Amino acid sequence: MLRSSVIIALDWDAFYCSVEEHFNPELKKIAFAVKQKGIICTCNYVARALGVKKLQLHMEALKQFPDLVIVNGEDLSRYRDASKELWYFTRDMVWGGKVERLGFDELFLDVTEMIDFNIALLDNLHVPRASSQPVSSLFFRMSKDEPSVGFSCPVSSVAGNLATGSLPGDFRGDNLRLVLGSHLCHYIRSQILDLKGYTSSGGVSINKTLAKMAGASHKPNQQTVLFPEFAQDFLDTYDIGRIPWIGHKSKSIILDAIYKATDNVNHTVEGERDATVFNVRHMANKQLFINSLGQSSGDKLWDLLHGVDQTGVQPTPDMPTQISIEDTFKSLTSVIEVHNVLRRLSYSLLDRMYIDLKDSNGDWLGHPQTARLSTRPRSTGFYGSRISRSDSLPSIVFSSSHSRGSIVDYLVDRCWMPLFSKLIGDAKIFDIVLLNVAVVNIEKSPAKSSDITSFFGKKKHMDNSQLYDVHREGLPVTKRAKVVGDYADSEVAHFEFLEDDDEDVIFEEDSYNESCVVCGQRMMNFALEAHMRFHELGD
Ligand code: DCP
Ligand code: MG
Ligand code: MG
Repeated sequence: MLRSSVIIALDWDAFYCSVEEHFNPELKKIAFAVKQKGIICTCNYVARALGVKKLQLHMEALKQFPDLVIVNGEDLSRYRDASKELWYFTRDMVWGGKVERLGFDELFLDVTEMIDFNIALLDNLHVPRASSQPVSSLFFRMSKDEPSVGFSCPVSSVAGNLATGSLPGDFRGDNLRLVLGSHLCHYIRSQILDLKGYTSSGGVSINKTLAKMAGASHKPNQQTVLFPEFAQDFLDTYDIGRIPWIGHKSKSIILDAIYKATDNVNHTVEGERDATVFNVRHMANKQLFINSLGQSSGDKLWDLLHGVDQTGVQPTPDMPTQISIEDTFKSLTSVIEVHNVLRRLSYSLLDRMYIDLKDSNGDWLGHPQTARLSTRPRSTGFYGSRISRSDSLPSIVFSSSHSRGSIVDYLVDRCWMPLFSKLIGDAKIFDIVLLNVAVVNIEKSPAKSSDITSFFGKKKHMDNSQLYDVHREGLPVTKRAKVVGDYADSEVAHFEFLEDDDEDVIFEEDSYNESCVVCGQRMMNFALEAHMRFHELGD
């Protein structure tokens, strides 16, 4: 019999605040918030109890709560480091390292194999005592090789909350597997708290979406199990916009389609339209979803409303294969607007590169080789094909001696804008709905010192041959000649594009490899906008 998966979703509580508290435990007792660019990006639970909200304007929050302490969170490095540390720590507990990272503060753990191994142990326990009382607990083994590593696990009770408040009819089969999953979740969360000092909210179910939603239903520092037989009841009460991966845009497309299809009345006021999963399921059908959202997104979102999510846990590699940042618009028609958007996206892209591609010493772990700009003409619609152009990535992005601002200026003027011109060709008039900037083709740095930034930093004090010897080996093969050449050509480092004739024009279907501008997490493109909303969901 094909068994369903056992998935645990973990979300760190008030994550940036927890990191700040880690460095300054005094903060634990007071109401405080972390601010970025004039916005409270998160606040601790002491502040939430007073009424402070995530994503409030900083000035407004201070007006309302004059005693609120504000911590500046512009520098992401501490959050990045804590996030990686917690990820690695958690991953070490999960067999096969089956852990997917979503943004900075969420993990999905596929613990199916661990559960099935321990269920087999439980079955063995039952054999000799078949006629007597069933066992009420087992020693849950966290290691196949070390029988003494694990914890005592009750098998006749659930750890934590029940998503709908009800227990399943029996504790057999898949239900038993989730019962064990709940104790494993509790154990993992306790280890993280005891050894790393971070609290989390956990969800346990048969797929990522159900586990994530279950976990979000009781916070902070709690966990919740959602048994499959209650999944539909649980989902039905939610607004479809609160299902992870269903965003504002998809939601209004779906509601427009439903309400047009039923009564021809053009309902424009959101409040007039019942957007609960229950209502949408009953008013729509799969075909309507596919007609309005396209085959792939329509299929997937319809399934999600029925608790079906086949995406599975995709273990996150230590280093991403590409990093991309994008934004969508109703309509973008002027070069100045494009320029401004590209500046903004470039700042986010650099942040993401620093986060994902540098280690805690600031050394580059990998060097992307290629810059790729993509767009989508309005004529093809929000879900249509996108067009891309690529070129060699200017080396200046690895520089530690240039300010972020000057790197961004360089990128926009010398890389993205020329690519944009090539993208639109001779068209003087354009109308686009998406801009995506990406660095791809990331080469892993050699194990030795790989800090290309030090190349720029030290150049004034060394002659070319010294540079060549010291740094050349640290550079990815394809960058060596160019970077050393750049240096040799100029007193002040200058950076030219390779004059490739082979820029590619790629017409591609939406890839499933987009990135969130807030946390940078890669995900299926249809999920991006909903993911953004998920970031925005308050308590
Ligand atoms: N974040 C951000 N901007 C957003 C949303 C989130 O900078 N628009 C950051 C701050 C958060 C972190 O990401 O600390 C994780 O986001 P969560 O939505 O999980 O929020 P918290 O972890 O802060 O709180 P919760 O306890 O509700 O999970
Ligand atoms: Mg969180
Ligand atoms: Mg989160």
